[in-house]
Amino acid sequence: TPVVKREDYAAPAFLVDSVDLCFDLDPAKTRVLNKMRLRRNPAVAAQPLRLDGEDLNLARVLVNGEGSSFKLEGKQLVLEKLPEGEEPFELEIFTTCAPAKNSKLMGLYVSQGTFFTQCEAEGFRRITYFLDRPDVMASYQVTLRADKAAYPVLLSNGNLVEQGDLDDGRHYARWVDPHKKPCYLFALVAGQLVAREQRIRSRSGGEHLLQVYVRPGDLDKTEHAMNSLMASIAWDEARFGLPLDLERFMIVATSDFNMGAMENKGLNIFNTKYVLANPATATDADYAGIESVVGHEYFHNWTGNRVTCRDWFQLSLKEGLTVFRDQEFSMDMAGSVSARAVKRIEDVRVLRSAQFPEDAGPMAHPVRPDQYAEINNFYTVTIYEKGSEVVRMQQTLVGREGFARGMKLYFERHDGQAVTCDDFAQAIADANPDSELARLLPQFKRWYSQAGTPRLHASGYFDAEARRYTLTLGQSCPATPGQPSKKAFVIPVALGLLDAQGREIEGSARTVVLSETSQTVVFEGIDAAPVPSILRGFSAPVILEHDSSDAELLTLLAHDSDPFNRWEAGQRLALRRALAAVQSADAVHQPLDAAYLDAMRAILRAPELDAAFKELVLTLPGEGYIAEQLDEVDPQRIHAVREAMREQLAHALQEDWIQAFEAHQDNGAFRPDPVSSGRRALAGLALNMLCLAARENGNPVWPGKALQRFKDAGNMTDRVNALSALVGSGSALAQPALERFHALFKGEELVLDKWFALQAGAPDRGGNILPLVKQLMQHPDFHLRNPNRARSLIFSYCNANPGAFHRVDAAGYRFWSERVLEIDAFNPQVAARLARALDRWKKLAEPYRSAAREAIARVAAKADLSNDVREVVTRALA
Ligand code: B3K
Ligand code: ZN
Repeated sequence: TPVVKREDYAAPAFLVDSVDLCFDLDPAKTRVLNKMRLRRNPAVAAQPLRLDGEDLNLARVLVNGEGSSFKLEGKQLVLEKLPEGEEPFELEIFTTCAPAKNSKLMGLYVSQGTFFTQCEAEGFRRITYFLDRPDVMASYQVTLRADKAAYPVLLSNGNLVEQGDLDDGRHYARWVDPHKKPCYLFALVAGQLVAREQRIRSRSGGEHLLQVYVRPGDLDKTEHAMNSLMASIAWDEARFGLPLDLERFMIVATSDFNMGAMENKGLNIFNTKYVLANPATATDADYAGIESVVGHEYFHNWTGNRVTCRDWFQLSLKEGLTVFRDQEFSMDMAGSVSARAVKRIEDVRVLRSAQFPEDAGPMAHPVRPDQYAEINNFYTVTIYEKGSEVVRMQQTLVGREGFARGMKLYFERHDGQAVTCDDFAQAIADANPDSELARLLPQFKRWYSQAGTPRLHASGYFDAEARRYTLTLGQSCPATPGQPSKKAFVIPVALGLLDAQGREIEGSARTVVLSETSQTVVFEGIDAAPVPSILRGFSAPVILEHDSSDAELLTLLAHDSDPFNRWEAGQRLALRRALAAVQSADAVHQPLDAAYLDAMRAILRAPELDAAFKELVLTLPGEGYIAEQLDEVDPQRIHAVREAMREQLAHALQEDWIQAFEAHQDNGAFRPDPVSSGRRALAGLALNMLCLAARENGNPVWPGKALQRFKDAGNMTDRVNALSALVGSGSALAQPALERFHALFKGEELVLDKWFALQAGAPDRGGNILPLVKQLMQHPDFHLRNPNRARSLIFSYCNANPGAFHRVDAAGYRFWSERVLEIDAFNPQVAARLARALDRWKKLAEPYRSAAREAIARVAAKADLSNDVREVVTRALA
């Protein structure tokens, strides 16, 4: 498969001033008339015009109103005889496409009778021939024509300027986007939809119409999305001075969507998962997800849309920055110091459990990649989450106000342009000329060019006589594909010292900027050996290697002023015990000791700590995270060890779990705020633990209580927590509860996704999960072609249930390869995501390793794989 390289970037030979699109919408055959005004780019030597197209039927090409000669070369339409000179000319292209047959969900497609589009990254070429690249920005006007009864609502980007009836029961609408945009931000929607509407006046006095479009019947689930949108608009103005630049801003929800949502200018299209919520159907996690994704897409309006990417290698320019913005937004919305820390811990957990493995595996790539075979494979946790950390470090290095100044300069310089990651970092640095970022900019930018997770080595030395503590910080970074050796990064390390009683030593807190391979930090006037708290708030995306004693970790867990490092100390204590048990030759037995259990009890009982924070501390590191710490991975052993740890926590703290469960019962109206959601989370964990403990001793009290709670729950969070307590503990009450759950939520697609996911993700007891997953694939509610449903069953099994997936008989891997091939035949993007489930196969112990390799090879052996899956499996086998 051909590879696209960053170094091959060349400016476009033609520029598009304006695009006038006219659609005659019909599921079987939609006709698209595309009238463009183009000019030659004076900065580029004359060459033929090459337009991208895919799965289109070309009917006619006119240049300045006259028939013109053209060639089709591969997927491109090539026009050689075009007017010379710099004068604009008109190009008219008439094509048809078949939206109802579009199973890839890229370009124009039909979902439940409604037309939707998805153009990023390269879907616009499936709608019409075009210069499908983000650095070609044009003005758009769009006319939509369709049957009025079947498609009463006709939407596109910008403002509605005209609408009316046509013959034969058809009607039309005409939209004009006042802003220039790259074609990946084009969108249209046509169908039977209803909208929640809200008029707002912004800080600067502008009036705007906000609309959230959903299917009839779903309006009662749109309040939270609308509130999140209003909060996002207010936040971007308050924090960054960035106003809404449109009269109308629309969000439309669809059930068939390859990812979370899409930031099309003025017409965001969302997966229903990130729009629809009411207390009966959505959990606290769903509410939080909606707030952050609505924020994310809205924030793209400036970071992505007003200033876009020069080429797709710069994807993190908009994605890393916009994730950073949505994380900051959620933190600001959370309010309290503790709730902010909880959000930070959750974000770091995602980074470490998903991005660190990516950075250590065959798909490792820099935040700004150098090459790709398929751009859709590069919408990764590295581009998004690590990219966000790279922006966060810039803020750390210039301060919060300095960062806001940098953003202002970025927009002054680049509004309306398609730019690079370099341009962004340069603006932040230039706005803060005296900062460490400005001083170290070229070196700092290695975060964009070098892949791999750096190790931060720390060791302390206390000189009692000199009353001096010396902390030595060092760094290294492992090789990644194509990058055998790495140069030193710029690593901001926030740290402080605690005394033996756990009190912060005055004046010790600081942010050290590590830019050498090794550096020392000296603290004078220290009376006794201190306990260092290093990498507070996770100030850089690195792996901290520091030989702290258990005693030091226990001190940090009990006393650190930095909540992140308090949590981290607890994780390290648990991880240490998990690794010891995994690596021991003995049978798995009670990996936890009294010191750890007492510390956990103290956290659980601490009156001053928030429930949400307690729930995070009391949750053990995941199996995937444990696996990453090992050179050779036996997933079954890890699973057994973690289960044994959970059971021990359940038993040893039983009285405390009872107390926690009872102290966190709320009966008022459901509110998804951080305090109440934290209380539900802790009560849910407690109930899980109590049912787990009951499994051993056969006491039916807690499973009975869980069933009761499942039945009476006033909201979906409590209901699903109770159900998962039953399922997770293998209770006999689980099956009837699952049946009842299904009956209660028959028509609720998003709830049925939970029902499938819960079963596919349940602990494996004697190899029962794979047969269950296969059986559930035959369920009348299972639809492989619906990405949410495929994810809920198949991804939950292959990607999120290692104990059930990694089977000694290799049946999990066989199932995986069959599904990858099956899905690839109709939706390569979704298939390529699934294909990544075995990324880390080289770390597996035998017999898993050989079996996994064989399964990947089986996929690779198929002749007509998509580019997407081909790239993933080729890299995996390399
Ligand atoms: N920009 C889109 C992602 C498009 C993915 C295309 N394969 C959503 C987002 O990041 O906001
Ligand atoms: Zn994004």
